[in-house]
Amino acid sequence: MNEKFLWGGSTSAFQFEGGGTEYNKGKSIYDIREEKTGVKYSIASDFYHHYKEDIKLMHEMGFKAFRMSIAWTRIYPNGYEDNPNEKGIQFYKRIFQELKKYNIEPVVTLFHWDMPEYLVMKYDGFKSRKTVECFIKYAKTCFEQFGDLVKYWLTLNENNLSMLIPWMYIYDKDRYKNSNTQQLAWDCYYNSLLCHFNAVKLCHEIIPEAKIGNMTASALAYPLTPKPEDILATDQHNQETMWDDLDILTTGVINSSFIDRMKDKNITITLNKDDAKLMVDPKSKIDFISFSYYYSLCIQDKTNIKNSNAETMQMLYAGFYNPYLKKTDFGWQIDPIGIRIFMNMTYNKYHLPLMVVENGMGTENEILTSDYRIHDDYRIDYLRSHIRAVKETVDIDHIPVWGYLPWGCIDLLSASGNYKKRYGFIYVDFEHKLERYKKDSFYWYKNVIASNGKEL
Ligand code: BGP
Repeated sequence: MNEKFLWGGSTSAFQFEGGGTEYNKGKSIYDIREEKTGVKYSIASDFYHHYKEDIKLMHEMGFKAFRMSIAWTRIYPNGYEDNPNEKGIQFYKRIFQELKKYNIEPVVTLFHWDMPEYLVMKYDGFKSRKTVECFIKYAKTCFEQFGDLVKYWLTLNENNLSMLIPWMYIYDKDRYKNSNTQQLAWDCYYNSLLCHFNAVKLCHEIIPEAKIGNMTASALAYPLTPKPEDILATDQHNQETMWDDLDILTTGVINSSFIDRMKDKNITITLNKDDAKLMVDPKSKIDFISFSYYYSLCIQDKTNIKNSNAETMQMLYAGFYNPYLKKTDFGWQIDPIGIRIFMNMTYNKYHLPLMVVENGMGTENEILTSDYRIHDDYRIDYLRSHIRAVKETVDIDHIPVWGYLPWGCIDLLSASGNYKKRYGFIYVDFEHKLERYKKDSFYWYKNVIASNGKEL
């Protein structure tokens, strides 16, 4: 690893920040989910009130970078106002300044799923180009206000999934029960692409020295057997779940094979000339590819959700268990070589530097000992094997990797909405006053960073 390698950790606003609607924050769809499910997104890990303590702990571990997202509704409470919310801007400036104090680079995601409720109710979120206009304004404000403090930006979290999950940007299924869901998914995805390309271009114009990337969810699949039919099905899976999106993001072109496959699904694609021009503009090109990687899966010819292990694997798409791999409590297969395979495939296709912005092991039932410790050797094992694979990618495969930011470095809410799934180096006592306690992995990771990955 070179000396500039960004060791650190990763979070998102709705899962970590809390702070409710203080300082005029508007409601996002997660505040609405809280009303329906009781899951306390408005408190989460309460980074809002603990940020000084948390950033000091990150510094103690030696973090060089910290990934977080900005809550759109703190900057524009309803998503669309004429002027931004000054108090929200000041809140993030305080955080970025605190990080600077310790030489920790913020890596900031503009959109980690917390769409303003107002934009969903009024425009059906990304279904409408009105939301794209609002997003462009929001992104521009972020670049103008935070450009001197933030040099690494990511556009939309795991946007490749949105094409596969029609509900991703819609949120309330019932509202759309009579819609053509595939078409709806495409319309939302297309508009989210416009948000992405506009943000990249604006970032390059407003902060020329900054680097901006996308964020891909790895859905790496292997063929379940060497049968050519299984290999073909696996290639198709990887194309549809990952490469279709990255092909568009890296070339700015929606190619005819893709369009024809969409037509086969009865999706109508209307391409607009001005959008096409924006997408191929050199300023709209990402500087690096960031990604999340948790597991791999296997694919068989004619795999479908019903005959697959998708449910026990707690996955959104069809897949089978790999008999050579162990799995976590949550059914996710542990495959450190997979992260190296994914990085090789991605780099060899797109030739852009990579950044790992999510990886890690979610576990249940972590119990504080009487001396307030957590002995999480399973997490250390998981991370050690994955960091070793990242190092091999850099040292043996000679692929440029800018950083390693494992997910949920301080315990946070799971995307599926509970406190049970913990990823952190730091334990958060959600039952009491959200006190922080260092796990064994805290001390281990501190040494990994201090030795620049030599001591694992
Ligand atoms: C990714 C999301 C994160 C995070 C992570 C872990 O898909 O970008 O927000 O939650 O998955 O997933 P989970 O919280 O379900 O364990």
